[in-house]
Amino acid sequence: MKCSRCENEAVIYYSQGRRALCTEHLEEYLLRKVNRAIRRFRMLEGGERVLVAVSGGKDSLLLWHLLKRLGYTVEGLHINLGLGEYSELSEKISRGFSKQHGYDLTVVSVEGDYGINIIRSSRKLRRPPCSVCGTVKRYILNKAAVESRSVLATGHNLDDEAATLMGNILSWDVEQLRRASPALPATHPRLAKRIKPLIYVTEKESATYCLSTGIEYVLPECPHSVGARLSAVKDALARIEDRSPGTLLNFVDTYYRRVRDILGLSGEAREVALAECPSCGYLTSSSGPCAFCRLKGSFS
Ligand code: Q46
Ligand code: ZN
Ligand code: ZN
Repeated sequence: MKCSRCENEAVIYYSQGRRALCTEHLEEYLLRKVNRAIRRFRMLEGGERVLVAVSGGKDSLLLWHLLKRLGYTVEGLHINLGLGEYSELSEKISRGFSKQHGYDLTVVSVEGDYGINIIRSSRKLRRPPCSVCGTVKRYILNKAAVESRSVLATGHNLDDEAATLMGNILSWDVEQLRRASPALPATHPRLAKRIKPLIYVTEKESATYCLSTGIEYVLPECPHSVGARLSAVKDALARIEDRSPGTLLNFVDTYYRRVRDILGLSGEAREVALAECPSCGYLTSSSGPCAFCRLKGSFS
């Protein structure tokens, strides 16, 4: 099949609108989508620097590439989580991509730089590995963005966002809904602004672009990944999207542009009852040391 815009072979087909795009026109379309998200939610203003959380997965590599193509000042940060082969492969792929394109990358090792072993901590504290891992990732990413005076960008795509949103609606988790936003402002000097510029880009577009341009990304899932409920929601939404293309975009876009205001859930409740950690100075909801410092402390 030919691209609807030129004579090249198409790599992706959209049944809605009966369009097909080649790699070059898919990239042009993705750049427009990211640009629209950035402008619509005022993600980046006045020459702000960007720190991209690079996991080595397709979405983070695509995000990094598109932001560079749009001319932003971008740096990548990869966290080696110390989760065996999966982490070694993720670091290797992130470093390879950065070298191949000449993009700046910093690599932080949870074990080497902070002395935390996620799996041992999880056993010791009887917390699921993903809960410990989430604490560690959030802390390190926020700290790196604050220290480099950057906006933190993550590679959540449209399918991820729709599944998270729907999951929170199904359980009526109003607090999570209140906190969710494509752009969360920096409400404290130690809390970085966070953005999700791929919010209009589908999983299919992201995978197609990476495959058709030869971008190598981490395929295996983390061995500790258990998100069964979220995967079930994602599968159900994918079936709906298949039957009725455009549903996910409308669901997410309309929620953030109109519905959350109507419901009084405009994600600006980040600073609720947060205090400074007496040990590191970053924000915490507990009265003593923050969750990250408690993790570090559990090894001393
Ligand atoms: S890396 Fe970490 Fe994920 Fe692995 S341990 Fe869980 S949270 S599943 S995205
Ligand atoms: Zn084309
Ligand atoms: Zn702390």
